[in-house]
Parts: sequence; C-alpha cells; structure tokens
Amino acid sequence: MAYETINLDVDDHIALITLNRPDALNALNDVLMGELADALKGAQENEKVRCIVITGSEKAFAAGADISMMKDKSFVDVFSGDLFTPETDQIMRVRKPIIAAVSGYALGGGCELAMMCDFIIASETAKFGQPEINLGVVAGIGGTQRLTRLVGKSKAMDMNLTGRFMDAEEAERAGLVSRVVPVKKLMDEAMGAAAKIAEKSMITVMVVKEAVNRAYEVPLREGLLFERRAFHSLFATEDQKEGMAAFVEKREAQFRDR
Ligand code: DAK
Repeated sequence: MAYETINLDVDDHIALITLNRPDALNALNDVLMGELADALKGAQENEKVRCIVITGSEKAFAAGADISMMKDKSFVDVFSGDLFTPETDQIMRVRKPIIAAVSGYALGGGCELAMMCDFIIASETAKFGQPEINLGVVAGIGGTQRLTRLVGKSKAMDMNLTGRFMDAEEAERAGLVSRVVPVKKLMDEAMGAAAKIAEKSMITVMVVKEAVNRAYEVPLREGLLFERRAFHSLFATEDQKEGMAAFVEKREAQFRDR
C-alpha cells in the first residue's frame, strides 16, 4: 500500500517507518495515525521483519497531534470518535520491538508516540514536551501516565504543568531516552541497535518485551513471578539449547526462532 504521510522501508529484517508531513512538523492527524497503525500491523505480520524503527525528520519527530484538525471539535466529536484509540491500541499490540529515533521536536502526541515505542534513541537536538496545557487541554495518550512512570512525578508534573521542553541531555538523565548521539549519527545508531536485536532469537526478543512491559502493569511480586516463569519456559525452545551450546563451544549462536 502506498502511504501519503509516512514512508515505509523494509530491508535487512528492519522495518523503518519515517513520519512524513514536513509542512506540519509531522503533526499526527487521522491519516498519519491510520497509516502508522497499518504499517505496524504489516510489520508485525511480515515474517521477515524482526525489529521496527520509527523516526521523523531532523527538525521534528512529531510536534504533537494536529491542532488544526482538533480545534473545532466538540466533546461529543472526540468522545464518540474516540480519537486515536484504535491506532494507539494497534501500536500497543505489536509484539516485535519498536525503537523511536528522535531528532528535533517530540511534543504532545509526538512525545507520547515515542514513549509508546520500546525505547528511545535521541539526537542531541531532541526536545521533548507535553505542552497541551498551553492549548487548554491535558495530554491524552500517555503524557501524564507513561511520562510519570518513566521520569517520576516531579518532572512529569513540571513538564505537564509548565509545558516546558526537556532537551536530550536532561531526557537521558531522567531516564526518558536510552542513548543520545550527534544528529548525523542518529539513524546509524538506531538501525545498528535494530540490527543487533534482529540477530537474536525472535521468541526470546518477544518474551523480553512482554516481561519488561509487565513491570508497568503489575506489582513487583507478580512481575518477578512472570519473569521467572518466562525464564523457565524458554528452556522449551531450541534457541535456548543453541544459545548455551554456542557459548560453551565458543562460536556464534545460530538462532532459528524455534
Ligand atoms: N499541529 C498542526 N500544525 C503544526 C503543529 C501541530 N501540533 N506543530 C507545528 N505545526 C505547523 C505550524 O502551524 C506551521 O505551519 P505553517 O504555519 O507553516 O502552515 C509548521 O508546522 C511549522 O511550525 P512553526 O512555524 O510553528 O515552527 P517553529 O520552528 O517556529 O516552532 C514548534 C516549532 C514545534 C515549537 C511549534 O510549531 C509548536 O509549538 N507547535 C505546537 C506544539 C504543540 O502544542 N504540540 C501539542 C499538540 S496537542 C488524544 C490523543 C492525542 C493528543 C490528545 C488527546 N486522545 C486520544 C484523547 C495529543 C495532543 C497534542 O499533541
């Protein structure tokens, strides 16, 4: 399917999705969110794809939900239309890892989209923010919830109440992003991380994703139990036998996703 607001490239087991509404700094509208959800569903279903990278432009990952699209909507419109819920549900259903490669603005829904990914690699120019308060609204897809879990109450309150932006260095310090690299190296770094993940056993990769995400859903005791059972269950795979045999035999493991 040809997309209007995103580009999709699948190569070397990696699906690279580039948000592409340059005139609006990749603001998220119905079309873009629909296309993103469709591309992610396709990547999930495509057996060749082992890792997904979502990026924007050098100037903006995404400057938020499209304000022009939202400005005249009523409560009934947004409530009945359930703005972005099917699309965000689709993002959360993806079992393969998703890396956000963020340069420039990641604001409002853009910051929230990055946080829906499994981890964020940022360039030195990245700026994160939840400026919805300046528009008389509150964040709507995780800016008060995921951000609070990632950076703690104090910074989440600061960001959501003042609408200020956090630069890449602060975002790394606060635990919002996993790495910060020079802008010219961003895609190499993100694609390199994706390639590294693509070498692993897909079964194990998906279990890691489930287990880490579990930490956000359940009490520690339940999370630890889930992790332990996940560990036990992987002994039923050929990839566990291969991984451990390869270590003992001092060779590279050849995983077969079995
Ligand atoms: N929406 C629409 N257009 C946008 C936009 C946005 N969010 N951000 C930028 N643009 C457009 C600008 O209008 C401008 O268009 P033209 O005037 O050239 O036609 C073009 O992109 C370039 O922007 P600027 O001229 O403003 O560029 P600057 O470098 O001067 O400033 C900026 C860059 C990022 C600081 C500034 O554009 C800005 O403040 N943008 C708005 C940022 C913002 O407030 N973001 C939060 C939006 S609210 C929900 C789901 C999601 C959400 C809520 C609920 N539910 C499921 C319930 C999310 C809400 C939001 O994200």
